[in-house]
Amino acid sequence: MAAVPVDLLKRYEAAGQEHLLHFYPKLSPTEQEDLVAQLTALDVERVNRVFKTAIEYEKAGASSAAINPLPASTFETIIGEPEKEVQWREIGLKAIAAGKVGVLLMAGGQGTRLGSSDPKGCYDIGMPSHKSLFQYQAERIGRVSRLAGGASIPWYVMTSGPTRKPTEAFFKEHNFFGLPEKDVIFFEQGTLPCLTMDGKILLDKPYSIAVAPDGNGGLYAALRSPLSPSDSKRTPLSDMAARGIAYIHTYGVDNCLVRVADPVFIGYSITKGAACGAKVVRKAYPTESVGVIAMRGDKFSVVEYSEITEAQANEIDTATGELAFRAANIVNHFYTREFLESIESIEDQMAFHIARKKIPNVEIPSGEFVKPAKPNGIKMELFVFDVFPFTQKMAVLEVPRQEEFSPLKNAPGTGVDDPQTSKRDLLAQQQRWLEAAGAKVAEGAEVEVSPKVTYAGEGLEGVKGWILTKNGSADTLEALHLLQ
Ligand code: UD2
Repeated sequence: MAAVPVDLLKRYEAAGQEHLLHFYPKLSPTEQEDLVAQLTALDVERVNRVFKTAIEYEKAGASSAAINPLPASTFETIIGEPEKEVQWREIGLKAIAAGKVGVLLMAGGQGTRLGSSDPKGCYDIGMPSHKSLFQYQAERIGRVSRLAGGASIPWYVMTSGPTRKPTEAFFKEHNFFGLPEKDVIFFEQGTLPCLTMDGKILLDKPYSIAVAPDGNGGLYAALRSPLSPSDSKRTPLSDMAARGIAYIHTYGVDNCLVRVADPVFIGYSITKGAACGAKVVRKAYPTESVGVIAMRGDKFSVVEYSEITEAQANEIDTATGELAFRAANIVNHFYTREFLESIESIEDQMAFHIARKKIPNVEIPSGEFVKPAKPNGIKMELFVFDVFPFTQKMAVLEVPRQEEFSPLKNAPGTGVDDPQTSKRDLLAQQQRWLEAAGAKVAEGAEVEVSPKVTYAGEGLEGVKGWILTKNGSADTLEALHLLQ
């Protein structure tokens, strides 16, 4: 039996995590190698630092420090502002045409609430075409690229460990949905060990530690991680620089209405000279599961739904009678590459969020694998919007919920943010677009117009006078004509 490498043992004793080697003498040689490899690769001192900062931040109650609604001067709306929308769209299309725009999809979430074992982007919400969320997003990238004269728009897809393989397989199986394979770049976010409430790392096997994705804020470290083991210099960030990308649209996978590489949002953010931007919709009700963008002192920040107090969520703006905190975050962000490159220098200042969870683990010293009935440990994650307080150049743009936000969070039949509400909202949008272009959609007809035909309702001039009566989806106007 090999002994524990002395320097490793010393390191873990100094870090107060030597319990992880408790079973070592009883492990097989292969298991011993696996455990030593994992513990050697782990930056255990960083884990202790991240835990300490997170606990201190939580204890200080800093996350519930006084917050104020966004002052009107800090954001704009496109609701009822068609001229601004046209102006911003032009500026955005020019940036895309100049090859300056990239797209970054956060697809590392595991969609536990949805109840599907596949990555969320694979989900078929039941539209006539039965397209997946990934396919809608790919086709929207293709369409907006054509609107911008055929410019290439690289698509950086962040996965987590569990979603990486199935996501890449799905894209390959669908031939990258017609996009050039060279413009789809997969990369993986990091993980963090799961801990006991007092910071001891948990084992999920006698020879391996329990880990969990480090949150969608893991994006920032992942942007600097090598894209392949053979070339440590090539990272997502260096790839963006090599392609001349200056602006990045970042979004969450689960919103069937998402306007990927939205030229209006990009144009608005460029006009504002923003380093960082966020799209918001009007919060629907106090307990809606969305973060709200607010001011902490003079800093922009997002108060997540899991951290806002009941009083804050219910506070009313006496001037308007609406919720005081109504700028609902929709995981839809803009960054300059320059800002993304600056984040490494502030990373240690960002406090990870603590989620207390039921974490199955191998108990020491019994060696028994336990599945706790109540939260027994913590997972630490960084949220993508944790960078907002570190810039004053923040652009916030309000958009209409019915046009741009219908998240898929819950299992079928839940009634809120589920496959049925996604399908309902996407079909309703297509009907609005068709009727605005002069067509009629017969009562109950499910008519789907592919992003290959229209990105945001444009390009439908030919449908005037059509009465669409058949269920179906159309990738061309000719095919749409047949649905009469
Ligand atoms: C997110 C927002 C919340 C609100 C809501 C709207 C964050 C932290 N919170 O809450 O403010 O906008 O969505 O629907 O953004 N993801 C990863 N890696 C991870 C975890 C998540 O890539 O480790 C991705 C996930 O695939 C999804 C996005 O981040 O695309 C948001 O994740 P979520 O749906 O779990 O976040 P949720 O609904 O708690």
